[in-house]
This record gives sequence, C-alpha cells and structure tokens, in this order.
Amino acid sequence: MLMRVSKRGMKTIKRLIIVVIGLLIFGGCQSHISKQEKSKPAVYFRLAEIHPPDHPTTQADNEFARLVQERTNGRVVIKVYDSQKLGPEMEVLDQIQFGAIDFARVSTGTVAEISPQLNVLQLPYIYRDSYHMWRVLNSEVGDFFLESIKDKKLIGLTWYDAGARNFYNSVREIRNLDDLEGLKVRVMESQLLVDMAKALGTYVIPMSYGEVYSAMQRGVIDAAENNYPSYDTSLHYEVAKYYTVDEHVRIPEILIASQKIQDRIAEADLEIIKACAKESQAFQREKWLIKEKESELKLKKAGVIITEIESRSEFEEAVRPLYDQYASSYLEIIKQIQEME
Ligand code: GTR
Repeated sequence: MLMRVSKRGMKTIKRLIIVVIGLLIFGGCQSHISKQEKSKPAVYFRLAEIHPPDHPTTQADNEFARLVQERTNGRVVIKVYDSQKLGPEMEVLDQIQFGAIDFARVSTGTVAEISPQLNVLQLPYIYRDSYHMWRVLNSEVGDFFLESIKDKKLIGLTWYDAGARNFYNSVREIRNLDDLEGLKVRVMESQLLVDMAKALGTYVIPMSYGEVYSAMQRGVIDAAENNYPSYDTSLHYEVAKYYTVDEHVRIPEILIASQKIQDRIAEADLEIIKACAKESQAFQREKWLIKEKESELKLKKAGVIITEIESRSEFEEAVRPLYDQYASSYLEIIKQIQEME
C-alpha cells in the first residue's frame, strides 16, 4: 500500500517537478525578456519650439511626441522644449544641422534661408486662401519641398498651419500703402520678408521673435507682422494695438528632424516617427482654427483695433517683383500651384 502510494507519489512528484521546472524556465525567460526590454535604454530626443504651451503649434508638438512614445512602445521619447528654451529659430536650425538638437518646429521662412527653394511656399499672395494652401502643401508639390531639404542634413516631417500674417503697429491704423509708408517694421530673419516689407514702402529691421516685444516698447520698431495666435500669445498686442488684415503672406510651419537621429534609432522607428508627424497635422490644424477665432475675439475685447485694407490688389502689385527675384527658377511649380483648385 505504502509502496503503491509511493509509486503514485513519485509519479506525482515527477510531474510536479517537470511542471515547476517548466514554469521556472518559461517564467525565467519571460522575466529575462522583459528585463532586457526594460533595461534597453529608451532614446531621448529634444524638440525645439519658440511658442508657449498654450499656442496650437506647441500643443501639436506635444501630441506628436505623445504619438511617437506610444507607437514605439516607449523606445523613443521626445521632450518638447517650448518658449524658446533652446534658443531662437535661426540658432536652433544651425544646431539641428549639427545634430545638437534633434527636432524642431520652425517657420518655413527660417528654413528658406538655407534652402532657398522654400521661398516659393512663402511668396506673398501665392495662395488664394487657407484651403488653397492646404491643397498645395498636402500634394506632391508639398512633398517635393519637404524632401528638398535633405541636402541640408534635415528631414522634413510635415507642415503645420500658421494662418495668414498681417501687419500690426503702435502708431496708427493702416488702410493702404500710404499709411504703411516709412514705418519701422520688424520681420523675421528672412531675406524674402525683408525685401517684401521694403517693397511695401517700410523701413525694415529683421530680428528674432523674442526681441520684438521690448523693441516695440522702446520704439526701436513701430510695427511687426504675424498671425492672430502669435500676436496674442506673444503679448505683442499690449505694445502695438493696430492690427491690419492684409494677409500679405501665408508661411507654413514645418516640423523637421536632424538627419543625425538616424544613427540612434532603428529604421522602423524612423518610419513610425514620420507617420506620427503626418498624423499630428490634423490635430494641429484643428487646434489652429479654434485658436485663431479665440485670439481674434480676445484681442478685440482687449482693445485691439482691427482694420481691413482698402485694396488687396494695391498690396499684390507692390510685391509682384519678388516673384522674379525669388522664384524665376520655379516658374513651372508656381504655375502648378496657381492652377490648383
Ligand atoms: C510665428 C511662427 C514662428 C516665427 C514667428 C516670427 O508665427 O510660428 O515660427 O516665424 O512667427 O515672426 O518670428
């Protein structure tokens, strides 16, 4: 009896041992794999943004970063440094080329300083309206320009909205070019914008975005130009209350990466990053439209005087020479843009 029990007992013990060993091996492997996964260090990247957290573009940067972390299961982590913490756009662009900064959301106007073909996308009055601009940006024309910055060690990821730029100033209401004449106007450090503001009869002072508020306050400049959300979140309206809706340019934002990021991640993760960037565009555009309206209302309440220009064609004619100056090698593309419905 004792023997039989022992035999059965032995069998049971053997089975148990097998199960336990199996569990140990299986469980051990599992924890070994997950330990390995866990101990594999995530790659951390920095994204530079000049706008504050409540700007729609910064919100989209954060959404992009969130998507990347989620879709790579935490293998790639992007931290957004907003409010110019990593410096003004021109310097950021420099550092991106060297790989000292990994990602940035900048103006196409900034990148056009090193990749002049991008000037085509910021020619004054090249787009009839926002709809037309988006038709262009999300077509093969937009893709061509995104790709075209490769030779500058940059990866063009996607376009974001930046609405239309309008002049604002601390001196008077602007209804026509006579009113604009002679004002000291700040523009971005973009040669095309310098020449455009000159063509409109102003005295031009290029400087970085972060310097505008105090320059306006000290009277170094009388005017600047930007879209509603930026005019609002930068608080420039506090020192320049006349805003003129002339829509002289629509300069898309561009999300870029340094080509150096490729040395630190797998090709598959780069593809995920590209897809997340494209996906974040819809989020940005939605936030943009809401903020544009919100800012307009807020600015009116804050006492900003919003003026419409008398004649858009007067402005258009004054800036026409820029097409020859900046885009004579791109006539085919310009025609293609203009013909897009
Ligand atoms: C903003 C744009 C920035 C920068 C800025 C400026 O609208 O988002 O990238 O270009 O204007 O005027 O410097």
